[in-house]
Amino acid sequence: MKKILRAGIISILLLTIVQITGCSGKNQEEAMAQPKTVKLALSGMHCEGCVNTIQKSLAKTEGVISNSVSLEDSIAVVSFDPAKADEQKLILAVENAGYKARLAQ
Ligand SMILES: [Cu+2]
Repeated sequence: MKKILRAGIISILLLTIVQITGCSGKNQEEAMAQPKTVKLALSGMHCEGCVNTIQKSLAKTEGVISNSVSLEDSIAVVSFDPAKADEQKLILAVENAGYKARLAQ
């Protein structure tokens, strides 16, 4: 009786391990997707407060991995997961923050 119970517990444990492994394998696959980096030309910024506002808006946009905004050059360099975001979404995030953006070369 005890043996059967133990066998049951072991099989549940094994099943859990298989599920966890399967799950992390999938995550690894997702992490391997190449992030895309774009440069946006910004307008309407006046100070570091503007920089922070745009950075925050970009950072909370789904798919954005990292971003840096330069007040001096009026540009934002944004890395994002192309499966979750696109250039238009990034421009919209800047516009929602109250500034203008377009793709820079
Ligand atoms: Cu400002």
